[in-house]
Formats: sequence, C-alpha cells, structure tokens
Amino acid sequence: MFSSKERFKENFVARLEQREDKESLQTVYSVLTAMVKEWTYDDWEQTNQQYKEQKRKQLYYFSIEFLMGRILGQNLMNLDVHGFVEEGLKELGFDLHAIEELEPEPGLGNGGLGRLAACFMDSLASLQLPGHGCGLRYKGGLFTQVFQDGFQTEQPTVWIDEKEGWGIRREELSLDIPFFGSIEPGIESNRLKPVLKDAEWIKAVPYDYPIVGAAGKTVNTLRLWQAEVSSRPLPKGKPRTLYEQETAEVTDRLYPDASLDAGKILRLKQQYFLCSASLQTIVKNRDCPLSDLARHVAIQINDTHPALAIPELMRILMDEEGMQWEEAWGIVNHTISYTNHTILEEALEKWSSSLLERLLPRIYMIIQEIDRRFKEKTQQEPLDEWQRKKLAIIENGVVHMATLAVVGSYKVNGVAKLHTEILKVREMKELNDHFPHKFHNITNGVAHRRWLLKANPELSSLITSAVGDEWIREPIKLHKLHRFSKDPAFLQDLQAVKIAKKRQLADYIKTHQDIIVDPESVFDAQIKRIHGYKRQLMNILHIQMLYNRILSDRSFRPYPRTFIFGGKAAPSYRYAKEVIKLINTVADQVNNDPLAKKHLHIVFIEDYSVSKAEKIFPASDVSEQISTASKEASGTGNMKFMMNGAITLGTFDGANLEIVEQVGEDNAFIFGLTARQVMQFEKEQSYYPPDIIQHEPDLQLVMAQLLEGSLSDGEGNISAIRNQLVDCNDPFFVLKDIQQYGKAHERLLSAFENSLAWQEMSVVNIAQSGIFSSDRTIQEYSDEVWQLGRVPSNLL
Ligand code: GL2
Repeated sequence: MFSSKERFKENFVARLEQREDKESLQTVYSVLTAMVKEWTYDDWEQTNQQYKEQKRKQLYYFSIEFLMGRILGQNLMNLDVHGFVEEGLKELGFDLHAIEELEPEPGLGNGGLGRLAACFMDSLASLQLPGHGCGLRYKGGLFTQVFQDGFQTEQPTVWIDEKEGWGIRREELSLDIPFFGSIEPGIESNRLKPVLKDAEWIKAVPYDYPIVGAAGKTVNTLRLWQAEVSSRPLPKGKPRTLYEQETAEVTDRLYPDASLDAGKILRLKQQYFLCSASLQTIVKNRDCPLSDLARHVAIQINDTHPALAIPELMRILMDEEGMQWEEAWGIVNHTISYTNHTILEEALEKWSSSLLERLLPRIYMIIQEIDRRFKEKTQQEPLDEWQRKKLAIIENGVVHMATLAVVGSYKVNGVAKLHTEILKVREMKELNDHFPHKFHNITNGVAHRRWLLKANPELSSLITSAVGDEWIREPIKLHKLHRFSKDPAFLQDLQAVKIAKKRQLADYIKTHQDIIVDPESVFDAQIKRIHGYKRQLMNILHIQMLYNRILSDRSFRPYPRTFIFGGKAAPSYRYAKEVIKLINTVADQVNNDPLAKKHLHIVFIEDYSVSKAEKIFPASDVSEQISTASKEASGTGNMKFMMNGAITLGTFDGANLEIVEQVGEDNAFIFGLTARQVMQFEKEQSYYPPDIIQHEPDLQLVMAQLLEGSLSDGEGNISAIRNQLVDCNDPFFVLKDIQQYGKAHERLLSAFENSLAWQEMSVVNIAQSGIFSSDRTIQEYSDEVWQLGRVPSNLL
C-alpha cells in the first residue's frame, strides 16, 4: 500500500499507461478498483491467518439481506487513503467522486434490516472483531424504481460485474445442498442414520467479499452463496430444463413474491440454502472439538429468515457427526442467538407444515421433535389454551418461525427499548415468561464512518477542526461538541456546511429530476420504505392541507419548505403504490402552482438507494419519523439524520424515544399518540375516524379531494387508500394524529426562523449522536451475546 500521494500517483499512472482507453473514466475506475483490491487482499490474508493462530472465537452473522451500498469509496476511507487518492487523482485531472459513481450498487436488501447488517459488518471489522457475514449473492438485488406518469414501475437491476466486482469466487469450497426427496432409515457405523433418497441437489458456490475495517488492518469476510447446477444425477422424472430454471431462480432475486406456493417454496429454498451451506462450512472448518463449538463460534440470525439454522445445525450434529439429541441441542442452544426486528403480524414468518415437509423432509422431522419436546416441557405450566398456542412452534399445520427462533436460541433481542418491551409484555409474553433470561434489548446503531465521515466530509472536517479527530474511532467523543453549542462562529460555520450540502442536493435534483428547489428553504425529508405504518400518507395529506390554506387564506404565507420523499413500495403492495402516485400527483399540482411554489416544493427522489441516501441525510434540516407509535421497531434513518444535524419531527416510536432521551424534548419535535394509547385503541376498537373529520373542516376538504376526485385521478388510483381510511377505520391513525402533526410543523417552522437557535439544536443532536453508532451496538452484542473479546491491536 502507499503511504503518500506521490507514490500513489506514480503507481496509478504506470498502470493506466498499460491500458488502452486511458482517457475514459471507466478505465480509471477499473485501475483504481484493481489497486484497492490488491491493498485489501494483503490485509485480508493476514487477518485470516491471525484469527487462526490466535484461535479467536468467530461470529457469523446470517442474513437474507446485506444492503452494502457502494464499496470503493468506503474502502478508500477505511484504508485511510481517501484524502490523498482524491487529491492525487485531481492533480491528474480526474474526479474521484465521479469515479465512485460508476460502481454498480449492490442492492441486496430492502431497507433497514439489510442496511443494519451492512453497518454491523463495518463496525465488526473496525472494532477488530472476528465477525463475518453469510448471505446470498442475488443476481438482481432490489428492483430499480422508475416513475411512469407518477406510478412506480419496477425494472430488474443487475449489480454483478464479474470483471470489476469485489467478490472472489471460491469454487473449491462449493458444496451441494439437497431439497425434496424422502427420508429412509439407514445404518452407518453401527448407528441409525436417516438417509435422504431421491433428493434434488443444488450447488452452492461461495463468493467472498472483503470487509475493510477502519484503519485498514482488519479485513473480515462477507460470504455470499450463489446457486448453480449440481453435477449429481437428477431425481427420476425431473426434466433437466426445469431443474436448471429452478436452480437459477434460487439466487436470482431478493424476496420472490410469496403469495403463491411456488414463491413460498422459493423463499424457503433460499433460506435453507443460506443456512445449510454456511453451517456445513462452519462445522467443517472449525478449529476445535465439536463439543466445544459454542465456545469457538457464535451465530446471529438476523430476523427469522435464517431460523432454519436451528434444525439444520441439529441435523449436522446428529446425522453427520453422530451426536445424541441432548448434546446436539445443548450446542445449538449455546451457539445461536436471534434478533427480532418487527412485531408486524404480516412480517412474522409462518410456513405451512406440508410445504416444509415436502421441501425439507429431514428438517421438518427435527422441527417436529423440537416442538414435541418443548410442549412436553411446558405441559406442567398452568396455562390457558391461548397461552399454549402462543408457545407452539407447530400449530394447526403451521410452523411459527419466530417461536422456533426463540426456543432454539440462547439470547433474543429486540432493536430498541420500546420494541423489546412490547415483545416482552405483549407479543412474546408467554415465551418471555418461560425464558425470562433470554430476552434483552440492544438498540440499533449506524456506521458513523459511512453516514457521517463519508457522506458528509464537510461536516466531519468542521467537527474535527473543533474537537479533534478522536470521534472517528470513538464516536461517543462527539459529546465534546457541546462546548460549541453557544459559539456563534461555530454555529455559523455549521449553517454554512448545511447550506453547502443543500446546494449539492439541489443540483442533483435539478439534474436528475428537473425540479428547481431553493437551498434556503427548510429541507424536510421522509426517506424509507413506503408502508402504511410509516405514514407517508399523513405527510402528503398535511402538505395538501397547507396548499389548500395557501390558496384560501391570503394572510397565510409560510416560510418556504422543500418536502423530500424517497422510498420504494413492494411490487405487490397496492396501498403503498397508491401513496407514491398520490405524492407525485400533489407534487405536480403544488410545484406548478405559481403562488404555492413560493412556499412549498415537493420532490420524490426516484429509485431511492444507499448512495442517494448519502446525499439526502447531510442536506436535511428536518427528519420525518412519523410512524404510528408501537409499529416501527427501531428505525435507523432517524439516527443518520441526527448525526448530520437534522432535527427529528416524530412520534414516540422505536428509537425516536431514545433520541429524545439523549437530546431532550426541547431539541426535537414530538407529537401524537403514544404506543400505550395506540395499543389501548386497538384493544378496545374504540377509534372511529368520522368523529374526528366531522369537527375539522380542513380535514374534511382534504378527504373530499382525496376521495372524490381532484387528488384521486380516478377512483382506481386510491381504492386501497380509501379502503384503509374509510372501510378499515384508519388502522394507522393517520387522521387521529394529523392535526397534532400540523401543530408540530408550526412549532418547527417558527424555530427555524431563528437560525442560531436552530443551529444550537443541531449541535446538541450531533453531540448526542455518538451512542447511535453501530460501534456501540456491536460492542454490546459482543459483550452480552457473542463474547468475542477484542484483538489487541499490537497483534494486528
Ligand atoms: C426492520 C424494522 O422495521 C426497523 O424499524 C428496524 O430499524 C430495522 C432494523 O432493526 O428492521 N424490520 C424489518 O423487517 N425491516 C426493517 O427495516 N425491513
């Protein structure tokens, strides 16, 4: 690796000279990527070597999603060479930023859960902890969102670039994974061994990606498995072309539509494929007697998608390694831990027993036995029928994956204090009563190196010039910024940084969406998946109410605001797609109205992604976190905004509560129903929206516009929204909270007009954000769950 700009330039130029198309940015990208890979690979080998020599306990993080974002810039940053590479390239006439934009973005995740996994990878390596990711190498990743006439359409995205990609194919580590077939009793070395007959095998090929920690030295591995055709014979009667097609589908895309059986089978195949390939490899490569596995290996399952790891590890230990049930169970139960990320009913995975049994006959037998033994254990407990149901892994022909995950794990955590509390006292109360020591909270965090240091170099420099650079390694040291919260010069600099970031975003919006926005206006952003409970609907209806008032009330001329939306709807989620169309419809009206556009602008950033998020968080003044209280498990966007100095406008939900705990109610704008109130309404079914609308003329008007024409653009475009608001009694309390939401906006706007006071709030938010670094989160997992210890840095 190079220690100076000059050495880098020499080497870079020498390599570029050997290429044909020297002028093209693509060639520059290719040369630079190759150089970074070389630097990385040396440290990677060394890290693996040292882990082996030191016999360190290894963590494997199993996740169906890893939303990594672009890798080149992050690696340059973590290798500590970003500065001189950028300067060196500039002197040679190249713009590093433009080069970074050429990298195809791996969108191997949907939203928060997948991005969390990526932040964790960064923190593990940066804390020099031996933690690796295990996932799937989807060919497509998440779809590309394209608006047509305001509607979301989906186009396939291909991110894999075999030539320039970061992954290394490890053909020699491939293995075959069986599906279908039937189990027959067999005997091996004098013991019974179930034998799988007539199975269909799929080859799992690992691709390894280096995960570079800060300061370079530790390079961990993200291993993504790709499904390929196996050389084993096909079961009788299976047509080869069908087998090839089905095999390609396994790692073709994230979350195939599971509304039909074929889609369900495919999802289950993905899940088992990931678990089996990863576990077989872990067991085979272990550095200890099998009975000691739990002391040498920790496995974290990211939500229930990899919960089949529990029966699969049992199968490996018993069928392949000859262990008895009790011993195997003891190992599984001390190796695997589980994170729950949601209490939304629709997201709690359930699989039909018959489907599972058909696809994975041996695994199903093991799940049945886990269930039978657990039922036997709880038999003596004085429980009513409902409570017993809540403890059943298999019930009425359905396998409950969350229950399986809890029973098979030694630790179960929620992702924010409120969420964990709801799990313990409501959603998983019976399980928590039975296993009182299993449940605990670990609040999420985000990689401050990506979301502050890399996304916002201007703010990072300002922070460093004020308090030194310790915060980069120890983000809690951002505390030191409090000293500057009343320093007018610092506050002005902070404001200048924000304006600079807003200008950059405004330029991007102009270039890509052809909308001109005013960087002096309040940038108010809601960027996340589109979902009923996240209430983008409340946001857009409120904007429409402001618009109505601007038109009808000559004295109402509010401070200019730019409302920014970003996010994708699941392709089959009709309601969310209607909300997207609605936002675009209101945007068209407002942005083209000569009077309104002096006060309001609306921008829906198309095809929201990690790299676009990196532009929006630093440029935002206001962080919209307005989910129905109790529904958002944590949220992590809220933390990224906070780190970049945006002020939270939110409900008492998820990690918002902990943000307010950090900054105080004076430095956030909180409104609306509490989780307790929401749950009370739900229990009593006592919320009736017409009671509210009746007394609020502005709400009546907006509902009429929505339901009767000017916004609906024809009945077909809002039928799912109508169904929710009218027929289903507004399950996410949009109409109940919207007036309080409007009041919170008013408070916020008057606060913004005092710019020094606003910057002071901003400083408090940045200063208190260190606790939301995923370094803190990972240290908690390591101390409380995985027990990884830390590699002394002199060994590295
Ligand atoms: C989620 C939660 O909805 C979100 O609140 C949380 O921050 C993340 C990470 O813990 O997990 N659960 C989930 O299934 N997705 C999330 O984003 N997709």
